[in-house]
Amino acid sequence: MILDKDWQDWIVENLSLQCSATSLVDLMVQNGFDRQFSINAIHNSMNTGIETNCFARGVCSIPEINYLRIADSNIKVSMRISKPDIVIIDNFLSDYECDAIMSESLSRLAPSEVVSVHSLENQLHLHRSSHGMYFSRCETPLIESIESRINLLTNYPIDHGEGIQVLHYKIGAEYRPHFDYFDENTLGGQKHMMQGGQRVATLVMYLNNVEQGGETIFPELGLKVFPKKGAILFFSNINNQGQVEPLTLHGGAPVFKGEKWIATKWLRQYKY
Ligand code: PD2
Ligand code: ZN
Repeated sequence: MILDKDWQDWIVENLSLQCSATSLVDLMVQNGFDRQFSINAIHNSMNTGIETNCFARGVCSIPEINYLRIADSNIKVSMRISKPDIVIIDNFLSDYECDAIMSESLSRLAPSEVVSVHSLENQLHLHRSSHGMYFSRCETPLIESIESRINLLTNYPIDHGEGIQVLHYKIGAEYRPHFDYFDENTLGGQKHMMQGGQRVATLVMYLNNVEQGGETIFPELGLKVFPKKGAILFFSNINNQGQVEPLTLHGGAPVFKGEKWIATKWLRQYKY
């Protein structure tokens, strides 16, 4: 379905008048449009309406609305800040999906590695003591449905995403503060960027509740995100000017009690 020119102009005009995206979605639905179609149309206008096309500059965001209706469920935004662009959404995954990802990954877990600054080879590092594995893109029907949900949320094409990575932290395990974007000034960073360009955004999906510790921390912001089963943390590694954002420095705090399971998805600037 394609939105006709009058409706496209109506969206652009009302966004420029600072009308909320939610009210525009509601009005479109009252006029017979499908809710998800309306959300996508408004999202597209928000992105293309900005001076230079955000997408081409690697800017990836989530529409500024209170909730999104994706695959028959209401996904509610519970918190967001704008600089850097960080969004927390509850109930992105069901309990069943969280449990299935953990059990499907268990037999493939191996000590986690970090990106080398010298080459494409990753390496083990004292600063990262979790165990992890990667699903290839669309590897199972469950992974495929989560990737398509991420696409509806961010409007970023599925083929720009790295495979979903599952991480398991036992007591004491952590991931010290780091950046997810590649450092263009290192050989390793340049080599990684040759395929798919920069990591423009990170999504962390929390697969379980952690008894104590295991928060995702942003030391430059004084922000701690507590793991909550089914919730998702999104942050954009790129600012509005298309530059990497050092305020996204983040880490996984040590687990003190229980264990921590997450699944991460990195979105790339180009097809990956
Ligand atoms: O463990 C975490 O909470 C976390 C958060 C953000 C891990 C990563 N990023 C990562 O593995 O890069
Ligand atoms: Zn990270």
